[in-house]
Amino acid sequence: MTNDNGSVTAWIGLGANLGEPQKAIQSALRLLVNKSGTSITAVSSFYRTAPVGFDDQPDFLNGVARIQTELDSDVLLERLLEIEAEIGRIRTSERFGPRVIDLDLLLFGDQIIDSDVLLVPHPRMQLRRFVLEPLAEIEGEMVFPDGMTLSACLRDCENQEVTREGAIEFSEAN
Ligand code: PH2
Ligand code: MG
Ligand code: MG
Repeated sequence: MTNDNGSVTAWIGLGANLGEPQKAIQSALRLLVNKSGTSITAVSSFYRTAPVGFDDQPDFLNGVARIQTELDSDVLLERLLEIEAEIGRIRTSERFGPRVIDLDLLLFGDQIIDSDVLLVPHPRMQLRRFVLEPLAEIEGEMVFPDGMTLSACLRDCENQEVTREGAIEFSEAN
């Protein structure tokens, strides 16, 4: 899945449930394209989603973006962490707790990456409707690197609450 020009198609999961989630997601997308070597080729709608993993927190706003990037996966991860920090995320030890912005590298081409800092495909994406539903909106069907299909994963988590809220509008200008 590396293109002729050496760039890779990757998918980013966006989520937020503190502060102003819609603004945070729009800012994250703008910062992502303003960092060199990355363009956004598709963005899903926003979805309002019930928290998964730790129930006692506000609903999330979630979405997924498809990007085209010339960055290595490690460098892309660093950029995502920088953008999270720039938007005001302070990391705590609470693993599934509330956050002003969360940017997860879901898929990096069809690569399987298992390093000290990065696990791709994202290890829980196939279990989470808040990822799969927006992904299906922009991609239709997909086969993941392990051979599982998006539609089969989605069928298995249909009971998780996810409601489409509307289009994500963002501008590339500062
Ligand atoms: N992120 C988590 C934990 N739980 N639940 C929803 N609905 N959306 C998220 O983005 C989310 C979550 C950890 O990253
Ligand atoms: Mg996450
Ligand atoms: Mg994360």
